[in-house]
Amino acid sequence: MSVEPRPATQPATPKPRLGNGEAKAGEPRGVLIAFEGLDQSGKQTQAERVHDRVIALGRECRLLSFPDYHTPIGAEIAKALHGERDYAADVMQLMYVANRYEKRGEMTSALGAGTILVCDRYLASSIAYGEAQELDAEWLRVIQKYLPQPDLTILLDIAPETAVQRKATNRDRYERDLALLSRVRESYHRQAAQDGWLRLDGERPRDAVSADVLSALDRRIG
Ligand code: ATM
Repeated sequence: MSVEPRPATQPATPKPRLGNGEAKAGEPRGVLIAFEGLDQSGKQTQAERVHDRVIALGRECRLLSFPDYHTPIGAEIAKALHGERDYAADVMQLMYVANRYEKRGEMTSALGAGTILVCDRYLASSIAYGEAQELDAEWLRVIQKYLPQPDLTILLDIAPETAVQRKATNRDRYERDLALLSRVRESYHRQAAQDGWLRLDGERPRDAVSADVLSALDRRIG
């Protein structure tokens, strides 16, 4: 079989589209809000409450959850989390990131149409869990730079012990490892010191947490 010689100049790499929603000038762009934290920190509950509030305000809103297990890459991630596959930590994070790129077009269009997107886990999960497994945070940031960037990331901060106590059964392989969860939490603390983050004490009752979440939402979209 003959192999075609490589062209002297590589075809131009398609220019990456902007990471954020591509609203036309003068049109409102949607807002991307991400919830982060250890498992059992209340991300899903708080994301649903934000969704309900946004709908009550008469705006379009969509809830997203990552990993999204309904895509081909998501199905592979599920197998790995349940011990049917054994991937190295970097391969796992590349799959989590690819899983978000699978949704990029959809997310960008929704933001461009003014929709508010609420994510249960997003970019920062790869940094937190990746850093906890000695991956380079900067690398994890760079490979995600063409994804829509969040306007607000809310860390629901709980202790690893709380995460383990709140979920006694059915834990995946990360959720059993207290030392790893402590490193994940430390990474979240470092990330939450940056602009665009809100760190909340997730050990409190869920209604107290919601009060803070919803007032941050009102400041952002009110
Ligand atoms: P959920 O439990 O939120 O479905 O996530 C599964 C695991 O995937 C979770 N482990 N625990 N606890 C966190 C991990 N994860 C990453 O390591 N990187 C990511 O980008 C995402 C979205 C999740």
